[in-house]
Amino acid sequence: AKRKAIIAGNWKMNNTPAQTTALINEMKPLVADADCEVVLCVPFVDIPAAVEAAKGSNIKIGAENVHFKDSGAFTGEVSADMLNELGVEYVVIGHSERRTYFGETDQTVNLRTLKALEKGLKPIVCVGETLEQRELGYTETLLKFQTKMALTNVTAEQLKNVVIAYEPVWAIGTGVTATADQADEGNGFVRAAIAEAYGDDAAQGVTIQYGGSMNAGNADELTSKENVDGGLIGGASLKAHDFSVIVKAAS
Ligand code: 3PY
Repeated sequence: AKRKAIIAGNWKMNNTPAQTTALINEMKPLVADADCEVVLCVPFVDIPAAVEAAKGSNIKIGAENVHFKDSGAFTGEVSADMLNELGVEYVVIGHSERRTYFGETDQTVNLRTLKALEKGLKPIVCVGETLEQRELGYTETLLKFQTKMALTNVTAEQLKNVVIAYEPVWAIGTGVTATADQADEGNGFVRAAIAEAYGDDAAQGVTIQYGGSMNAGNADELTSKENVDGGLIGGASLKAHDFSVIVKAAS
């Protein structure tokens, strides 16, 4: 592949700090010879344990969200400075679960992305169509729109630190995976949208992951596709062996 693949676990609301330490200690030796970037995005309270456990290994730690203001009266939110101080490098933004259950919109996704970039965090921005949108034939339109909205006011220089994850909503947490061709096509629409906004050279450099029930059994085929530069991994990132198989598939 032309681009460096990134395999990022998205733990969602799983694992306590003690479980975090145990799981990362189990994973470390299994992914040590990876030839791709290895990231674990974990719940906020697990971050100190994760950073400590990952020390000296090739595992990078990410968060699952970040607020778009520096500080202030935003009960329950976490700022980029807080994450930076803990040693976080990546942050998932706009996962469909946040869009569906927590009122995340294309606008707040954009604001969070801009703040992450301003503060030196690498955003993993999630986009994806629902089953209804796909069946109506809007997949390309929707993916291009979401991608451009998320990247509004992101500079060409900042774009180098952006990762996009194409996650068809119908494949998230459902056990249904997009076929490798559907994943490649969706990622291709995202890349085309970036090319329309930043030019083809810039678009060719952007890491675009596939996400949505990627697992140890399908990662090889998915990551072999031209436009699929690794994955954002839900359930399979909670198991050390499965996660390591996915990392090897992308290496
Ligand atoms: C999944 O694997 O289902 C995900 O949502 C990854 O983010």
